[in-house]
Amino acid sequence: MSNFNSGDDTQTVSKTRKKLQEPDFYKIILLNDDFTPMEFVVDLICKFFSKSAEDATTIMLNIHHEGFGVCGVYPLDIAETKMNQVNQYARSNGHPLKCRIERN
Ligand code: TYC
Repeated sequence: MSNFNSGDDTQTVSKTRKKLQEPDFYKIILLNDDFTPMEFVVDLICKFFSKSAEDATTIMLNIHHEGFGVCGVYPLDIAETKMNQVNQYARSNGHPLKCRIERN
């Protein structure tokens, strides 16, 4: 808001500007383990993160070698839902694969 006073030679301009609030984004991170089959991880990445088989394979191999890897970045509510879906899907298929989220 601006406020201009005239009538003498002084002038006051006051501005109140609300900072735009950036939405928080969260990385979805898959952790490596020694037991979950590579093919299962590739299929899971395709299924939950809409990646091509080629991209999913690259991500899976990166996790396998580095210990963890990012599959996507989403707003908190979507990230939490996907994390829960992935953990549930792995568990119900008898695999120890773990998914976490981390603020971006
Ligand atoms: N390390 C697993 C294996 O050798 C493959 C794997 C990759 C498991 C990524 C989990 O998030 C993971 N079968």
